[in-house]
Amino acid sequence: MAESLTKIKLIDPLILSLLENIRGYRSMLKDLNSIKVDPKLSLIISNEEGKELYIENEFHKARGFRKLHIELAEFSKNLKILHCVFFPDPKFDIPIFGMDLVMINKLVSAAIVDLSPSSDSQNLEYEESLYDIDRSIFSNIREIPKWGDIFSKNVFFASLKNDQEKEVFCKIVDNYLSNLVSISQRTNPDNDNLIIKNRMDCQKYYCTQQMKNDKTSLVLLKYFDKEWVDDYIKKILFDF
Ligand code: BLA
Repeated sequence: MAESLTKIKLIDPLILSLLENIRGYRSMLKDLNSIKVDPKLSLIISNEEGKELYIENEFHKARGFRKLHIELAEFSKNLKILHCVFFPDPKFDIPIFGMDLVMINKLVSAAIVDLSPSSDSQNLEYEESLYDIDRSIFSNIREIPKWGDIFSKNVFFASLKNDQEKEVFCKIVDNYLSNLVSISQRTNPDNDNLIIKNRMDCQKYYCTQQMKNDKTSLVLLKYFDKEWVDDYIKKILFDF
């Protein structure tokens, strides 16, 4: 799997560096195992002219996480996406790590990262250290859309205009991941069914809201029929 990802000839250096960093943190998680999925959904390639498509998915689980998903995609050679969601195991008090990078040609129109709440009673001790990196250099901070009430107050969302902004975005992602890994290392599973049920509901709500982002489906609908897209969004991107 790792090999085929790097076969993308035009993998952008920013995407590659984020990808390698995310994989590095993933490898620090305890009991890391890959999850088997239908190969038709893990690697999707089309060479049809004008509709070239490359989607590669990696799925793992680990102690504290039910699903660690990384998706690398390239549409019509000009739209590149790095999508990543680490869904916690609802037995654990661990936030949801979510990241989306949308690049059109060389422009990063959307760069989003968050540690989103995964219950109504999350331990938020980590929050302060998420601001260790100065955000004042960004010239184009974007407004979170209405469906984005799932994100925390620490969500970072911007367009990236130059190399410095790209570099600092990578540092922010690194900081969020390093916090996530330490939270997961110090967290033990809970047995309280009410708390676990609340965490399950919270993840369901996260997925329901993400599905309201019509920008995801609109891209996919250019390449696949509606049934396929609905299935992909429900089973691969935002299953519960
Ligand atoms: C926006 N997502 C977008 C955009 C596109 C995609 C084309 C518009 C870019 C822009 O507004 O500048 C497309 N993203 C995709 C596709 C996939 C993908 C096709 O991941 C996968 C196949 N989206 C997520 C996750 C988050 C997320 C995990 O999948 C956040 C953790 C956020 N994407 C997100 C947000 C926007 C966005 C907040 C902006 C939406 C808006 O402003 O309306």
